[in-house]
Amino acid sequence: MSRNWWKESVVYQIYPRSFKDTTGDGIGDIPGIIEKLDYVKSLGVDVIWLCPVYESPNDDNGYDISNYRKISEDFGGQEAFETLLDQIHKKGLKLVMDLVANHTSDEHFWFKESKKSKDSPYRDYYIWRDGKNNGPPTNWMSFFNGSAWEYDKDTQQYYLHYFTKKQPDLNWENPKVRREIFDVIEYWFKKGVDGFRMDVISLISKPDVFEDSHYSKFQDTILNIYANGPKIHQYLHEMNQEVLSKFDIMTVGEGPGIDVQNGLLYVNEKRQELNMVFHFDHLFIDCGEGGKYDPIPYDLPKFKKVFSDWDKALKNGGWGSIFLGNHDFSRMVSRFGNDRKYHETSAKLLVTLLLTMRGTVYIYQGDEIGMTNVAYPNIGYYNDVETLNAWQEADKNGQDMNAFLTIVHAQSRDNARTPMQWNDQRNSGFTDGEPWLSVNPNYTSINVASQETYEDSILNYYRDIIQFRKENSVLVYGNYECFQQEHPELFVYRRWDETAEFLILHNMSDAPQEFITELNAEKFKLCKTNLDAITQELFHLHPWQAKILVRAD
Ligand code: ISL
Repeated sequence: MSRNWWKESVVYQIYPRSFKDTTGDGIGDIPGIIEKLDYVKSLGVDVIWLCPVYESPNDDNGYDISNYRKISEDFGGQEAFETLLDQIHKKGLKLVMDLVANHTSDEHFWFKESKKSKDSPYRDYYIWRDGKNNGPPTNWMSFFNGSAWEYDKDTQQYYLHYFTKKQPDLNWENPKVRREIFDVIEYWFKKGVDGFRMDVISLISKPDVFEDSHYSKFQDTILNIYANGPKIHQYLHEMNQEVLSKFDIMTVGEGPGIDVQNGLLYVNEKRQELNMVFHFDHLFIDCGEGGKYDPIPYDLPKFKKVFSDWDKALKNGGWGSIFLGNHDFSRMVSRFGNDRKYHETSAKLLVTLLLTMRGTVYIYQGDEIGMTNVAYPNIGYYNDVETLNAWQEADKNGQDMNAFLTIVHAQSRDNARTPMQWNDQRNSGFTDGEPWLSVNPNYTSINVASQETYEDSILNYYRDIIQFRKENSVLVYGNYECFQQEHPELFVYRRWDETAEFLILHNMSDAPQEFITELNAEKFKLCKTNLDAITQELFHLHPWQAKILVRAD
């Protein structure tokens, strides 16, 4: 397996709107990130992935870009960005930006021109079609509810938008569009940016023929119609040859519909497309028939199977991404841990899991202090377009809205977007003004400042375990094997190469557990645990205890 800096890196994801505000306008900004760079560095991470900071009308918080080469004034503008990049490099860190190239904002110059007339030179930059039977060309739905087509009465055609109607999809069939995007990528690489996370890259190649979807579940429409289109690999290979391969950078493609069957096609080193992908198999694990806002209980054996299947799928020639949350999902400790009774222990367990898996590890801002989901008292507090549209839809369908609020509490993307909790002062030290999204009231007890003051805080555990991974390359590159995959409470696996072997045990339950095995405990020695509980037998675990054992015979 080839060795690369990006395989060994730990990535820290920053959602800039919620990180640190320096101007008092309630919106996080680039000077705020600069102010906190020493903090980020102190975690021991190597790379910062910055969610979109480009000019945008913010219909989807920056994922609707109106100028790919301009940094939004909300975030401090171009100059602030140049300083940030410079400071990041001076500190020995790297910067990965977000590339949103499936769609632009409807306020992007290309779309404004495209909309002007059917024979605009930019018409083919987007996907325009005539309607059918006085309605849209197909029955396709957008990710955020409602039709994926919007009618333009001036030119009497519909344009396609998989996300909001302010996010028209680009037409990648058009070589000029591809050239434009490759130029944008090159522009940032020439500035010194170290890579891109590519938003919904799995959706850029549209079907050859546009036909109605007959799938009852939206997820199936995504899988069979929207994702992994016929030319996806042609486009990515072209992107690789035209621009990516010319720089020492990293790429991670995000996308619905990327699964164990097709994952390696995106990341096989021989195919020269991307370095890594983000799949969502473990994050959509609790979606019921109706999708994310129709949740079902989460199942540990299925969760473990996702990790095993992906490791197997990528081990010959590919490379994985390891993460348990981002700006689109609920907080990992609330979802996969116990954010009440075992808040601290389970937060530490989850990062032990992340940092002992094979693949590049991504940590989402705030997880390092165990930030949790928020339960706002009513929908008026929410901002996220996905949440608000789901709410409207549920209301329209006559659902019990009190019950739906409980679902929103568990599932809303705003759970991950509440302001970073720096201290126990007003607005958690995030802003002197009014925050764009209310802070989670638990900031008085969960915050960076307090966790800096005691040695065994979640924060210090993160630092420690990141360091531990750095010292043990077997945790990065070594083989992976899961034990007792069907066990409903324990997640146990080994990582090994010719130099070392680790056995890693996680008790993901509120009850003590015993790992019953033919393995001989005497052959192992304890290296790390998230609990300083009285020394127990090595294979005995307290609730939410994690242990890293090394083979010592
Ligand atoms: O957020 C999701 C589930 O709640 C996903 O379905 C998500 O919409 C999908 O993974 C794509 O996400 C990315 O593109 C979106 C943007 O809203 C997300 O923030 C971004 O991560 C459109 O650009």
